[in-house]
Amino acid sequence: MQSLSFQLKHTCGQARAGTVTTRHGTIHTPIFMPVGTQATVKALSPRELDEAQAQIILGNTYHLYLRPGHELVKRFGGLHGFMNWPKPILTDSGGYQVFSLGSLRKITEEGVEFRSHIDGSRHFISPEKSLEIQQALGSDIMMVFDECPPSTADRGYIEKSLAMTLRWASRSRTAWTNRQQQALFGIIQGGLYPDLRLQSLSALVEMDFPGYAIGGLSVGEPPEKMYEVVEHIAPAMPADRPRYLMGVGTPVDLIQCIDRGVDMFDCVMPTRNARNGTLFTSTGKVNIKNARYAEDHEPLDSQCSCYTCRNFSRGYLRHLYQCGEILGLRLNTLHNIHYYLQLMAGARAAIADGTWNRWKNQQLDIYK
Ligand code: PRF
Ligand code: ZN
Repeated sequence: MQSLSFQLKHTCGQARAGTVTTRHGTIHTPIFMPVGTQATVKALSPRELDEAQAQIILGNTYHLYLRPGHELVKRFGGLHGFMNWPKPILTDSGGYQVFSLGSLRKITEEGVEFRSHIDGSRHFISPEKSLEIQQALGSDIMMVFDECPPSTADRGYIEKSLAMTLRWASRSRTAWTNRQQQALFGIIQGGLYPDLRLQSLSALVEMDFPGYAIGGLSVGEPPEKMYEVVEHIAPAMPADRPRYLMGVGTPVDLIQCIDRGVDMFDCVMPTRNARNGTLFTSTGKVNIKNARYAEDHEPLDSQCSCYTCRNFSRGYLRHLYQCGEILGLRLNTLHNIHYYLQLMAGARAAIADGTWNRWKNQQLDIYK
């Protein structure tokens, strides 16, 4: 048996609904993956994630390698055993996180030398090392080690970076030794240049990965630029493999990119925003810090069936935020994750029953 299979069930224009099956179960797409950088989705227990109908979560190679160490995680039964999450897990390769370190890192053909953001110690991650770490973590879907250039990089830099990233993809693929257990996705780079994006895609398709991701977006460009690149590249990606847009985005971004053919997303937005008091609801964004909610007895979102909305008022959530209470962070996170996952469930249902365009326009109207 292969480590991953994808079935396309319905399409509506470019929008797709399907299933991705891994060793730890089946994911229904389009899907959003909550981010669990440190082997925890901040503020939520696996039971709460399960209740919010999370199907797959994301972990980070870079962070878990530094602390507690991938060998230690492996002795606890991999990431699944360590954090007691029995459903699918995707791990990012560490490339993107290392590049976010800025001056703390040095890139060569061999890999990336960097200093730990925790204690300043020196480390080196190569495509081979990233695969070794991800295989020890035991995720269901691993990502190739890539360079994500900044949005300000010129074409010359992007070309050189892309060529190296393709050599790294090939090295990552060679270092992938347990093909029955874990899948590996290729990552398309190429900045905002349509020809480089296509070149990146065709080189990766030549290598034949179980799935393909679009990287290098949502790095500071305007949303319209991102939609343009996705519109150009997604329909050219293999129709029989999952398509994952990395590090995106807002509810509007998700809808716009599902409409252009993307199946999978991850982003810190729902969890991070929850902790800053920015909540997503069926009537738009709510800033729970605002004084206008001080004596608001209504639930955060009357359309939402999450624990937070079934049990607490906006006035209480604002109070918890003002006091910096832990429960506030938890209730806010629970709601935002529930909202994102319900949004994806709505998208899947609309694609399946042929009402995608109407549903999409209704949702986009909320955020106008
Ligand atoms: N590469 C990897 N991880 C990522 C990205 C990327 O380009 C992005 C881009 N937004 C988010 N996460 N490996
Ligand atoms: Zn809710």
